[in-house]
Amino acid sequence: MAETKDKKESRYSAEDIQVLEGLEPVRKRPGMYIGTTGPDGFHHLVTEIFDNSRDEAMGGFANDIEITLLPAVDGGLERVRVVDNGRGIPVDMHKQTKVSALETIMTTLHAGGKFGGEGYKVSGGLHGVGASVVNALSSWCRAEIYRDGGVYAQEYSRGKKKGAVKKIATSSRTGTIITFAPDAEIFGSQIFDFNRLVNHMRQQAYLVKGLRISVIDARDAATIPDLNGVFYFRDCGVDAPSHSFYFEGGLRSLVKFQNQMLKPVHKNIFYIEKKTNEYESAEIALQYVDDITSRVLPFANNIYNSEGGTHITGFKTALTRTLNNYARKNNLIKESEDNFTGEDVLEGLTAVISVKIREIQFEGQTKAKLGTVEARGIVESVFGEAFDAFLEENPDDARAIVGKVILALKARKAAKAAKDSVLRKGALEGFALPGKLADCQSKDASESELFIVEGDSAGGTAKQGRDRRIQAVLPLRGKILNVERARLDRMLDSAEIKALVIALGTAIGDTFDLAKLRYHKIIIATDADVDGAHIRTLLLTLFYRHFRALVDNGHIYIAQPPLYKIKKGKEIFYAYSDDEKTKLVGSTNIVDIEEVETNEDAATNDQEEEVEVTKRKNKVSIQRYKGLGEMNAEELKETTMDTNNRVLKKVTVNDAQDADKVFDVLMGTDVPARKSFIQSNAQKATLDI
Ligand code: 0RA
Repeated sequence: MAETKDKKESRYSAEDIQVLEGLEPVRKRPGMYIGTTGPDGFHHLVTEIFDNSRDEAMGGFANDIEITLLPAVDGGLERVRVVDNGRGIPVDMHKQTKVSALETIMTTLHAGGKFGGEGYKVSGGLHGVGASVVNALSSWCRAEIYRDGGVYAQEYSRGKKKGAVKKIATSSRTGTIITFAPDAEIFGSQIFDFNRLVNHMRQQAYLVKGLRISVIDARDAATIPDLNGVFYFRDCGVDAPSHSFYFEGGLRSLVKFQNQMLKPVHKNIFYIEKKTNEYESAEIALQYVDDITSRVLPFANNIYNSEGGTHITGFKTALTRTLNNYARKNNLIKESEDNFTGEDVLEGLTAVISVKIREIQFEGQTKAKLGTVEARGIVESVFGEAFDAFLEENPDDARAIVGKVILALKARKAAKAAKDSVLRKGALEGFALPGKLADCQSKDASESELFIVEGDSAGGTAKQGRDRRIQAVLPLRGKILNVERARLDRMLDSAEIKALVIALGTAIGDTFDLAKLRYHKIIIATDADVDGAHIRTLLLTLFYRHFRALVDNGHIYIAQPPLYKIKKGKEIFYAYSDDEKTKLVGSTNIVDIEEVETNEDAATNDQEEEVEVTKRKNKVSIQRYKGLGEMNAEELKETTMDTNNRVLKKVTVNDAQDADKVFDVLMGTDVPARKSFIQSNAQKATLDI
């Protein structure tokens, strides 16, 4: 424990414990405490127990946490064991309550939730409910405490103690071990996703520098020895898959990791960590790379905030101001020129922002956006001051960063000029709709649909197969774009994209107006091949970057045309996947044959199925559709366009974001990264959506 602070004297007392009630309410309404009893809640049990140990580490009292998944026993679910080398939860009997802190922590719901009373813990916020909730939802649980020269243990069942705290051995170690088996009565027959836990723990290790976190999957171990009296599982001699994370550099290491596939534009990673008072601190790391998107990861009290919030606002304000000041002071931008905007300074930025605050508040439905107002000021001042100093002290980095931002500014201006020209062109033509567009008759956007199809041939078929009252068709040429870099101005150079923008009716950029959208469903209908996937990625990226409101409001869809047409005698079936085809054909043995006549020779191992096929003696033919153009209008209508039969996939922000990432790598300038990405994601990149 050389790295951790001297152990503080115990100031723990009964006043620190605000005992409220037993655990019945938790079992009655688990969702109120852990959000859901589905996979999220199930995995949350682990993070809840882990968080207590991590808080002990953040207080400077522990530096090693080990999480082990253990096989199920006694008809229960898989067990989880979490060890830390902290001070150990106090086990001594309290004079007045006659109950140990351990028992209180494990068996009662406590308001405020945080023990120790010294503010060393950051409140988890989202659930932050404590060990007792996990205990209440576990069919079995055991706490083992190493403290004051002894080893103490207590066991529980569904939140109730099975006996008193017992001293079972002596030891000079200190620490806490909590092992629990989630209750199948609450969680059904779920199992843990090891990868999910590994990823979470990796992230946590970046956030708490100097803390070692190990994750072990011992669920498949042949035999597990008696663990009572064993401290770290890794010392008990069982061989099991494991990961161990330790990052000396904390957020700096995370920025480095994020940028490993990208090309940094400057050498030194900026880093600051500062406590602003007893309870509040900010830690920030950043580095610019040669890229146009930004990767800014915000955390509050070690919880990832996917929708940003007040800390991000403070960060952006300080970043923009500091870079403008620096550039002006050093005459890197002329007096007459515009300031960098927030958009300019974010291009190519990789940053991690982690704040610790006393009260964490979230905004919005998904609880993914930080609302605590103090966070804004903390980040703005800590970061602004430190980044200013960094630029002064590292002139090479500063010049490279400003150079990069100037490029972004120029690109923004060029893009605006291009946008304006598109709009002017539209205006000159009286916003004439593009010639290739076969518009629908309805002028009511809420019922109108735009099918974006690949190629003139599919375009022709779709025009015949559509419901012309509400369905419009816009064919795009095979390779709509062949740009090196994903710049808006280049995209808009393409006549195809211009046509699309005019057809949408919303305009683009500053003049974008969602209310002017001409179709509430925009349906991408590309072929089931690599080119089709490529075009889909391009379109999704375009929508994600420049028509984000269309994605956010659920206006973008992907058509799901069938892959096969199967004829059994007079009956026609469409299969939308290989699995479905196999099921429809009724035999797994005729998978890759285009035209098949079933007979007794169509060998199958399945007795029953063989009889079926033979009895019917039907002719079965399978046709594989490679492109929409191969279907006739009737088929396309029936399977892909008809509002009664078709299946559409609504594009989520996540889908579009994934496409955006794929696009970046596919279109980026970093050839080695692109190559390795394509090699390792060849399947995924084209077929994910
Ligand atoms: C209350 C008071 C003290 C430590 C802890 C709780 C504690 C809780 C957990 C949960 C997991 N690991 C933990 N380690 C410690 C302070 C006791 C003292 O002052 O010695």
